[in-house]
Amino acid sequence: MKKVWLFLLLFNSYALASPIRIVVNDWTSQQILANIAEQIFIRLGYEVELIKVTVDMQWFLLKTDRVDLQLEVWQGTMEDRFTQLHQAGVIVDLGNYSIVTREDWWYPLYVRDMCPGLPDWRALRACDTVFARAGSKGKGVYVAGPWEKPDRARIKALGLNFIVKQLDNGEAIWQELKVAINDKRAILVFNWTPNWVGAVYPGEFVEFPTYSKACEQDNLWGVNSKLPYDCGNPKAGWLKKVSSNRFVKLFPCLAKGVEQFDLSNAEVEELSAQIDVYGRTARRVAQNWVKANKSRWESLFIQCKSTRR
Ligand code: TMO
Repeated sequence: MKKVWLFLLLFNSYALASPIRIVVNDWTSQQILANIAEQIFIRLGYEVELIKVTVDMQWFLLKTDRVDLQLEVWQGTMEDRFTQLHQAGVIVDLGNYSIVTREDWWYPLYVRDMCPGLPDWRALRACDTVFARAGSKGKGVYVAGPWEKPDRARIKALGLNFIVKQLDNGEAIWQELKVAINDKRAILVFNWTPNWVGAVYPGEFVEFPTYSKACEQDNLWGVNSKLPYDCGNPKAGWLKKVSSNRFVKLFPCLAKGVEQFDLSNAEVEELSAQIDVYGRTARRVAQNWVKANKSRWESLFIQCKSTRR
């Protein structure tokens, strides 16, 4: 009997301790950072599994210790869920990068001439038909990803005659963008910085009323006194690293290293471009980064070398 318990105990703690599960989402910089963490942990002797999952699904997996690390939590699209779970104590905040982020409606620069008054959002009230397409019944079309805050609520609150065309991932958005730019057609897409897009296609964000927490919670706030969400996303948002409670408990040294791990806006843009412009794989980009920046990550993680192998 005793032997069985000992076996279960050992088996259990082994199963708990290994492997480290890293979230992989559906846009490129996140995929690269997940792969960089994987490459670093492998070199330190840990077992790692990359788990492909949507942002919507990741929260449940993080809070139940089924996945361990999410290296790109963006304020503009994920602050609500992050704050809720963090305050409940079921996920861990591993700190911000020094990166400044923005996520919002965006258009290639030539579109400004097609809709006078841009980047001010009020211009969109007059040019819904400029962004209309076959099948949109004269309404303007906004091309979104799967991550946004309630865009339909914003459209309603701001009195815009637009519909949302929602796509599954970043790649699908860039495909639409490329086709529109080739034809010099008006297009509005969800975009963000840091990203590779701005460096390849000049463009700008729509300037919505300035974000505030109250805008989302208080109907009275803002230009529409009956509805919330009558504002844009933060213009200088944070980007943070988040983990499960399990990760910090079992790998405190790695957690400290991740906490101190930092990149700049320029680095993230350059990394994303390697996939979206030059067609490399996330794994290859990550392997190159880890090789080229050895002293940088070693100084954060070297004392974490696993003794298991
Ligand atoms: C979360 N994202 C950067 C795609 O907006």
